[in-house]
Amino acid sequence: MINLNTSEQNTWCPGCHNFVILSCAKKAVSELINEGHAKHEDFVTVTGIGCHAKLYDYINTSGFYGLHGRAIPTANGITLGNPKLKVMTFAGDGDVYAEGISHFINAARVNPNYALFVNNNKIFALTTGQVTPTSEKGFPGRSTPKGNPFTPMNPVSLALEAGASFVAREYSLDVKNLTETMKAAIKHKGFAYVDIIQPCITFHNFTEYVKDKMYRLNGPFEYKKAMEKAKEWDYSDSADAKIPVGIFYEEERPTLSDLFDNKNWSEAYPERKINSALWERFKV
Ligand SMILES: Cc1ncc(C[n+]2csc(CCOP(=O)(O)OP(=O)(O)O)c2C)c(N)n1
Ligand SMILES: [Mg+2]
Repeated sequence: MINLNTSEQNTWCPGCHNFVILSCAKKAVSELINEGHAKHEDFVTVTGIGCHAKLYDYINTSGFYGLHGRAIPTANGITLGNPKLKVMTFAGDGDVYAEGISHFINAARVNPNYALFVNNNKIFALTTGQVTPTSEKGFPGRSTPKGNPFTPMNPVSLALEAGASFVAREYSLDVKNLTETMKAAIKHKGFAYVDIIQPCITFHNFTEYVKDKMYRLNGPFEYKKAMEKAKEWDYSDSADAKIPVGIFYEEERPTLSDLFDNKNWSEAYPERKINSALWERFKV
């Protein structure tokens, strides 16, 4: 049995849904190893900066604790360097939908081979509660005490529009389905995006709202239907909302690495073999 625990002290708030996301990620990795899909050393955890990003400290895989907003380009580089790795990228809604939004759109378009999990608590949590692009209109965040003046964006329909080849939404406390969808995303060949709705129990607790409005899809669907389903919830807090969860869409097409044919990179850049221990480790 692979030990995926680390000895780092956990600093998440007691009761934080990130604990559940972490344990689902460990379960997904451990099951994929046991099923012979990948080896322990194949897994790489990439994170941005935020509460979600501490996950890097708490899971025993190779990894890269990135910069806020830059988890996606970091993962792009890793998967281009060695397409055989199983890269799990964990980012926040602030990370990806605010500062890193251009990376999100272009990753969906060019299809790098990794899973992107967005721990979407609809808040900048680590910086104590400012609104993000998925916060509800009227929400009184730290930066908008009179209420958020903006309507939220819908990242799931945006991902579909931008060309993501695997698009899903899950809920942080649904252990069984979150684990299964994580496994499917990691197995998917291409850019697998999962928006994990993760209420923040300290700064933005909409747990009861999600539980009340959520229903499970029997997807994946063909593109047009997937888009219809994606638009069913506009990320608002409306009383008559329905929140579909599960896999919206999945297709297979060439990945970024396929298009770059980077099997030849070690020949193209021989000096890196000499100069970099890291290159030895990650070379194809
Ligand atoms: C380049 C850069 N911009 C901004 C920050 C400040 N910052 C650190 S964490 C954070 C909020 C993170 O929010 P989110 O990505 O939603 O993650 P969460 O804490 O909610 O998990 C911000 C704005 C930073 N560290 N670096
Ligand atoms: Mg957040």
